[in-house]
Amino acid sequence: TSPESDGSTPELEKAGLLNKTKIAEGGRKLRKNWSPSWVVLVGNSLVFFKDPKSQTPSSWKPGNSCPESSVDLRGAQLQWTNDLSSKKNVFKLRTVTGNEFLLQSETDSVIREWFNTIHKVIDKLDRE
Ligand code: I3S
Repeated sequence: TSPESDGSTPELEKAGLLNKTKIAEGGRKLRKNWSPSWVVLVGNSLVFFKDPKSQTPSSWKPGNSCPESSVDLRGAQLQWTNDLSSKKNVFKLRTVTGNEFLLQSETDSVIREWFNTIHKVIDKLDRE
């Protein structure tokens, strides 16, 4: 059985600090506002926490802290982008509801791992 099918806590896939900005909400463009975010990939969701300084890998657990927002990865699209920011190592995540986020890290290996891990989750959901 998968971790979720038995009703237990979904598996924590990945957590870490990334720079994040939301650039569209429901298809409507937003003004960019980059800020560091503690990002947690758990089950089918990407969950964002504010105040990364106070976060630890265990603090995403229910009751321990309050997420700022979360994103359902089912049907989402992921793509590297050079045009949407002057920063390096930026990819765009677009949800089915038309919310768009840019995620960035100064460290090549870090952003590459995030891209690959999120991509695997999206692909897995596409095949279900
Ligand atoms: O796409 P833009 O407008 O060049 O994005 C920059 C702005 O969001 C800027 O804030 P102001 O709207 O206050 O000028 C940010 O400070 C920059 O970081 C944004 O550009 P980058 O290239 O860093 O995504």
